[in-house]
Amino acid sequence: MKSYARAAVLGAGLAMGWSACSKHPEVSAPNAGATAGTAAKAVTAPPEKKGAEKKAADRYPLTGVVVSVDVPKKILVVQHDEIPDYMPAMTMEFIVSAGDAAVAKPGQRIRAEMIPSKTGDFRLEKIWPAEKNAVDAVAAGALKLRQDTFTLGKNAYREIGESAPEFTLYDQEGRVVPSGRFRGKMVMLNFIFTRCPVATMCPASTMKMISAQKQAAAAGAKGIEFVSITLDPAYDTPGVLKEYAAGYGINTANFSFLTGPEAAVRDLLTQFGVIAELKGELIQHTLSTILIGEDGKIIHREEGSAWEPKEFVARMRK
Ligand SMILES: [Cu+2]
Repeated sequence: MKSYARAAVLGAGLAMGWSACSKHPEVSAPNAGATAGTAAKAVTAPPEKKGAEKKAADRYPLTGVVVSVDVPKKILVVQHDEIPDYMPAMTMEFIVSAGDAAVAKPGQRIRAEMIPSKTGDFRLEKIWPAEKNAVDAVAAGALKLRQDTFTLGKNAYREIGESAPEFTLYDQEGRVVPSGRFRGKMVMLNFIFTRCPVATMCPASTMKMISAQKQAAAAGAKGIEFVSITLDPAYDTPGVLKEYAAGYGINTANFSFLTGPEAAVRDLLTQFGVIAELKGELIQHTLSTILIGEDGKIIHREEGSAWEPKEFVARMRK
């Protein structure tokens, strides 16, 4: 029964096509020159290869505390810890993305990757919350999910009528969100990633979630939360998700975008029956949209991208 359901999920995904996402094509084939293929050689770096490669790869792990934020200029002032072999602890300005600037709060401890630019500026990417309480809560949630998935083994896939898995992740503001926060509410949930280049996959899914959110409000549905969990937590930080939500003009009062440890996301994908694989530089994935009841049990799910928001709204408590 369980394996049949799982196969059906896979079938649905294959039938409607995989999403493929090109990740960093510019850094592909690092050893192309060594394999002596002339075609490969043509796309390798210019003569200054060694130096250029080193510069492009210069990323330094950074931890520190946000001192101030200039949202319009997209600048954070961060009092950062020592960066071994590179820079002593000091307070300095960093260029960040619009989403990271919007999420940052003075006094907040962060971890990030620092990238020195050729012009002498410094950029921060992959900014994550690093407050001990938050990190511990998210790590404990990931560990519990890991144990849960391991214990369930082949039965990890949660069918309609079964409880949805518990999790603790970060939302698009960098706040810790335990799944218990949604107890007593219905949750409409899917998985997306912000760099998905296939218009009919994640972008279409997000548009349908927005439509469901609007239809639910118009129908007077009460206590409904909309949740999109990223398939690509290595890239989709809270700031990236914040920018994604803003790009769609989403009302985040009851629509959260969640991210967190890779292992936690993988376990949630397993338990919700979504298949996502990093194949070389590509992410391939299936689509599922899931409705969870007030009691935490799965009420309804649709595979692929052909579902209608109204099918979900009809099942919501009015
Ligand atoms: Cu996608």
